[in-house]
Amino acid sequence: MKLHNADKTCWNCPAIDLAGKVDFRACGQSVESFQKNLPEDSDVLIMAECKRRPELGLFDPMSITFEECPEWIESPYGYMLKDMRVMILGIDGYLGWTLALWLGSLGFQVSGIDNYARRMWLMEQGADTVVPIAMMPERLEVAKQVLGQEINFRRMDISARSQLREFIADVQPEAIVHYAECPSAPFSMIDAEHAIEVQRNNVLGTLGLLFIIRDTVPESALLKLGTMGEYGTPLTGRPIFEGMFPADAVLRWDNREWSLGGELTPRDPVSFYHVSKVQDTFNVYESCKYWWLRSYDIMQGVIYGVHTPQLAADPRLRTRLDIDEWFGTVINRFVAQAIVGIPLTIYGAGEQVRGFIGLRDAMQCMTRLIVSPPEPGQYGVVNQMSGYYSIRELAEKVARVGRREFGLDVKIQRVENPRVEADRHPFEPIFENLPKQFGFEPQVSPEDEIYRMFELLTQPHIRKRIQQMMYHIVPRTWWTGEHRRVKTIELIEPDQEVIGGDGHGAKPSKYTQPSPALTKE
Ligand code: USQ
Repeated sequence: MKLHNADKTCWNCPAIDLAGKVDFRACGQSVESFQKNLPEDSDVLIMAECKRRPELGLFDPMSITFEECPEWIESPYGYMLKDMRVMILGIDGYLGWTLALWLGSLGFQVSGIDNYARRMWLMEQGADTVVPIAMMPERLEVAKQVLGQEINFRRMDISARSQLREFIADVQPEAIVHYAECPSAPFSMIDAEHAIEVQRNNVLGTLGLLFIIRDTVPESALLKLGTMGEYGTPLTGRPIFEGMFPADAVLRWDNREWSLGGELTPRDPVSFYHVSKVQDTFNVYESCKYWWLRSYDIMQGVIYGVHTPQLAADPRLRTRLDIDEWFGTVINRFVAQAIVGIPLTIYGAGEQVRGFIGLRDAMQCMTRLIVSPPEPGQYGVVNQMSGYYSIRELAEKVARVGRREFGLDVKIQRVENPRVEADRHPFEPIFENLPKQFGFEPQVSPEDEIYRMFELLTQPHIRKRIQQMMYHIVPRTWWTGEHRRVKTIELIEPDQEVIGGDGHGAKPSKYTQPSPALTKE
């Protein structure tokens, strides 16, 4: 079968330097439409030189496909550029560390920076990861011993621009994955200081980075983590498109009609953290337009899980896992709550629906995007999720696995909702780009991953760490500015539960039909 990126050409490849007379100022402009619009007597030529194959001299970058180029070799996730250099900003985090080991195992040359901000933000609240992790020097040493991976790490803040510029100029990354942001909605809603810190770190960090990329590695692809929460949950029920309206979308008003095709869709973020991601969207979009940068904005759903083969290779290689009210995402929190006997905390009606993606699936998506870089000037958007579920359905899934497979007495409660969000709403996300253009096939169902999480988190030393964190699990940060613990509205008995709420997404496979992948680590 043809690999998803077989027909991409040197035009997309970060190893080329563009040369010739080109003026290419429209964001997302495709080569075809660019060439079609050229006047007949135009003397514009798009030519390139290859940094890896200088013997080619000047050539037409559209004339060689990835499939034909010896620098692009087959991998499970498409053709990949041999020894491709990928820099991960925020490499010490939940996603950053996982991706570093994942890419390293595929033969990428991985480098990264981190300033340990995530550790500090939790420490400041008296919280900590429940899966123990060492500091970077030790993690790097274990990655070398156990997986044979050499990761080029520098401890650095993304806003230390001259240091970052120097590191990027030195490494010459061919792709930059930007995870170096504060990812927490509740943390950004604690008070003015926290809202400002989140927006400063995220918005200004990204803005500075864009200038550095422009000046040092403009041909490198920026993979920027956005969020599905940028879109909000439109109460009209209109579909949530992937960043931009499709070509056939139409605005009708006052008996007149306009095409909306290609315009950015409205954003309706749900916290000051989510607002920071919206601001990033515009900054990245503009940079692609002004400077021909290339970027994918990755609108990731709520992430969950603990497993990849590399993380499981040694307890010292595990990635962090947060379950506190600020940094814990909902499924991760529910599993921890089930283990220490806290009834699972559904906020409000629990009918809020979100897109979700398991950790391993997120890694698969990132790899497929990295090996299929955008064109110069392209701002591409993907909605990165593998299914969508209501919070109540998810609580029931966690409760079922906990009771049946681990003999736990799991209860569910509805508590006051500390957030300002619709807890009953229509939801029709479109998430077709990753499967259709990048060959993504989800491998992880919530049940499969929930099972793995119970396996890991019921280990005595981790259970003990969760118990030590009990005080930080039930939320007390309100969007209104109040600071008081939420009260229980209702305790839901097991026989009241809606059985069979299966959402829309990957169905359990390994969980219902045990496979070797589920054997205990
Ligand atoms: N929720 C509960 N009970 C809990 C925790 C959360 O009912 O104990 C509900 C929340 O009210 C919310 C939903 O679950 O409606 C998701 O909450 P979350 O804390 O798991 O996720 P969220 O705050 O939306 O943020 C997380 C990540 C963020 C990412 C986002 C993707 O922390 O970085 O951007 O997921 S998304 O939600 O699609 O925007």
